[in-house]
Amino acid sequence: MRRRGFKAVMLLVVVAVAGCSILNSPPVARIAAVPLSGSSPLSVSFDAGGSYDPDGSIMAYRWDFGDGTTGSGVTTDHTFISASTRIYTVVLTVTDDDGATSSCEQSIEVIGTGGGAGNNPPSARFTVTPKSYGDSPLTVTFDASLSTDVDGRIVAYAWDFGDGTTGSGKILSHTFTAAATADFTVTLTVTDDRGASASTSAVITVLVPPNVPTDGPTAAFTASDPVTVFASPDLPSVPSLFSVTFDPADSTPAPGHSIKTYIWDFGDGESVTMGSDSPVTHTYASGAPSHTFVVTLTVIDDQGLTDSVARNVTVRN
Ligand SMILES: [Ca+2]
Ligand SMILES: [Ca+2]
Repeated sequence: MRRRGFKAVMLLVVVAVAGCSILNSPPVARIAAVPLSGSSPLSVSFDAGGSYDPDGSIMAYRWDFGDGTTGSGVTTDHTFISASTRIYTVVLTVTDDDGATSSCEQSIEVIGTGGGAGNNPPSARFTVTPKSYGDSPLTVTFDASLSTDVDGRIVAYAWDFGDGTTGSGKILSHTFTAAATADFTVTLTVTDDRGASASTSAVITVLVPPNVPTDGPTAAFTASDPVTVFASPDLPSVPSLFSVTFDPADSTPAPGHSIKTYIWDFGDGESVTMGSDSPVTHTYASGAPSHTFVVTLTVIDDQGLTDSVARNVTVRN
């Protein structure tokens, strides 16, 4: 009588405990990866098919590739890109049908090729539209489509807007704000498919005009030989590369004021911002869609007032 009562109590205990998830066994995570080492860019196939749950089934597979990216699925491919040789720690986390998780790790060695032998670094280039200056808040679109890689392709576009924020992507817009007229240096860094990178910068000038308008500056410039300035877009033959020196010395400030900034738009997607009236020399490439370029000089004075002048510059031999 006493033993039968003891068995009944034990049976109740077992049934009660089994009804809770307290007895759930955690899953076991297993990674198979091929290859484990190789040169950048290194494409690795991952397989978590060896993972299992002793008392249920695995519902989710999450991958952390150790390079800031993640993935999912029982199998997945991932390409590692690094200019320098480094070890990535890949973490697989599996979740079972009771919500328990387990993880395991796999090291992947990526041998960097850098920008050295066997790989040419990419070329970074971008355009700014509609223009590189304007009243605050100023929204401009950056387009890095002109960036190239002669022996591969560009796989990453990273932007530093110079105002404490960053972005990514080939084409994007950004809004600059300023309490007073200010310059922001925007830097684009492109990375090719073998991990080499290159950067270029442009200055964005955000204007905060004074409350009381006064006389502003006057922009004017000259262009050097062998360039001739045409009124009409004649298209004479041109050499593959040619340089033109532009001189803004004819620009004048309003009486009692001074010109602080000279912004050159060379008409081929390139621009430069100068803090003085020094001449600037620009090299045009043969791949340009036109041999006539609309060159624009914008001057900004110490009051934030601006003036622009544009000329067609046509190149001849
Ligand atoms: Ca389980
Ligand atoms: Ca390359």
